[in-house]
Amino acid sequence: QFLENVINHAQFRSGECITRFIDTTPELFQFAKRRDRATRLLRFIGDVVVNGNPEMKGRKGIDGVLPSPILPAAHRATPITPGTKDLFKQLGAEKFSQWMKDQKQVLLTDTTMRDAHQSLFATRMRTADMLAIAPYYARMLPNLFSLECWGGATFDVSMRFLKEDPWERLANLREAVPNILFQMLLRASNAVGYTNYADNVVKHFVQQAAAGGIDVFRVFDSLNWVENMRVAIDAVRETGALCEGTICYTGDPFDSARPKYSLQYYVNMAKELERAGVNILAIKDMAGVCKPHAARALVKALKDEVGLPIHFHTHDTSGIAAASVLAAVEAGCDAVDGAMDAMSGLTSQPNLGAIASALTHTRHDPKLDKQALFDISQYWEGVRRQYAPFEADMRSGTSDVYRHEMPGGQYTNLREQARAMGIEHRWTEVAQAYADVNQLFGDIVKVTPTSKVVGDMALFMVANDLTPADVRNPDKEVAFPESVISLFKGELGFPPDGFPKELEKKILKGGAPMQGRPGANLQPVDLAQAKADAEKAVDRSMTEQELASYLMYPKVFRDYAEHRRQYGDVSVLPTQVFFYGLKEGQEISVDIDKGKTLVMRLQGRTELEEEGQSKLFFELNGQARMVRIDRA
Ligand code: BTN
Ligand code: 3PY
Ligand code: ZN
Repeated sequence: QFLENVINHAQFRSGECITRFIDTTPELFQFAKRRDRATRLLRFIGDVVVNGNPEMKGRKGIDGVLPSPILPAAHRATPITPGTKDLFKQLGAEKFSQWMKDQKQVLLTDTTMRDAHQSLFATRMRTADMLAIAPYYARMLPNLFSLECWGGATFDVSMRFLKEDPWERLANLREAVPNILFQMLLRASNAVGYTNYADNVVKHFVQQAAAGGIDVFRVFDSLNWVENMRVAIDAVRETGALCEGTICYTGDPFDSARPKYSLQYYVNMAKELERAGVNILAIKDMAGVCKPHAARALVKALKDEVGLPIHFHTHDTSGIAAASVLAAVEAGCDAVDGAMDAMSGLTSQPNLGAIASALTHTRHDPKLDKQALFDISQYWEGVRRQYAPFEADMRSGTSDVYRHEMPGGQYTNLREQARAMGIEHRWTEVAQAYADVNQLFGDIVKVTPTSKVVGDMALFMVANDLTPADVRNPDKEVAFPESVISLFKGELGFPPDGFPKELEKKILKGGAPMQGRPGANLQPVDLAQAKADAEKAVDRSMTEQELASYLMYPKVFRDYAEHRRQYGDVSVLPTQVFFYGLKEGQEISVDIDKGKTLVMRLQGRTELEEEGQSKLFFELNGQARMVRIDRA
């Protein structure tokens, strides 16, 4: 086709010099470029067929080909009606916050595209699975409060494991859903990473996220240190987006043995956040340990003492989280989180459809279309099946969570880490060690990244058969994990009452922890210079968004960029193909761009023994294509 294009071109026929001709007629290469994209995708698929997706190594696979998830019958051409996003645009942050408080009905956030899959299958949900259903959300559920669809661990995992650009995910979702607020989880000065970043890096990230389509930033600090949240809060407020100042919930205010996390503790923090200028107050019960009577008392106390609308978030790890949600609603909570039925329960959020139904015919009725909830959930059920290899083998709620207090979003990830270390069969010991480490560290808030440190230490103790007494014993040499040393140095900040002195002495070997907020001790990053360095490293120009990725995760970003260069945009592939490749005789059609579809079919393969290669025969849009793959 390329040659045909060339030969038939008027300029070519006129006999002009070919080199110049090629330079001045880039349109001829549109075909070549597309073909190049197809070739790279075929290479990727071929590599997965021959060598497997490295991500699936050691995982129990899925037999056969699963049916495609069923999309709702409702027509995509139905008009999109205005939703919370439109209202927010009209009102701005302050008035919108007032509007939230004025609502009798409870407002509902769907976490399916962020926390639910982070908590159920190690954050592995791919963009393609979100994009397919997104237009239906816009049309069928315009009165949802928000979609939590970005941030937290999704940023890292999308690049690291899924080989996708998180910014493209955001942009594509935004295009499909113009009317519902988009919400992200931001770890304050840790942004979407596991360590404190320089203030200007945090600010740059927030600006990019807001410009990219995030409306609601749920900002939390992993030690509940408001001082360490100000940079992020101010950055969000400067963009005009909604800032949800977050209290991380832990312990039990009615447990007199743990007086630290009392109602007063939370009220004090809420007041600090209010003074810091947030628009909404979030209660983030990341582990799912907020019992119904505690939820009721907490919401009531906060309602009495602060003027902000309240947004309650919990996890169903114990199995009774919906009771806590209903108690919070009864106590006047303005917004609550849930996940679509098929993506709810266990370490995920409680069931949004069930919450909506339970509140029907009450004054808090969220007035969501039940059929729409059902249809959308049915789609998610099909999606979830594809990620079975990433799910923890958990059949029921576990009240053990009140003991270990492990965040739902960490649970499957920590099990992953245990698996990678070959100690998954000792999971109950890991859970106990997790609780022990919390006590060793002085009963701290455990949420990313502090939860990661507690998890690292728990794995370390189990792998090395260390008891809490061993860890405490000043005479027993312990090679503490890097992350533990960093925590005690104060690189993630400090709990209000500091870390236990004895252990601090042992871990820091007598050295002094740093003073003040970590960000205050970090030099601002020269963003232009960082961009130049990064562009040199990946040998192409980069967007400001990509710079933000690079600043958070330099190595992960470089690896991702290299993958992208080699294989192109693999996010367009169906999930099963991404993880398992194609079966012989299987055909798929892939939209690589608007109106550009590739039909790919794997015909067969032969092995070239002496060369260590496999030859794969594909059909691409009806044409035969052969790809050679090195066997790993
Ligand atoms: C958490 O750790 O609290 C939340 C989940 C974080 C997931 C990423 S995936 C790789 C790495 N391993 C972890 O345990 N956390 C991160
Ligand atoms: C995250 O930071 O990713 C979390 O989900 C914390 O709960
Ligand atoms: Zn959560």
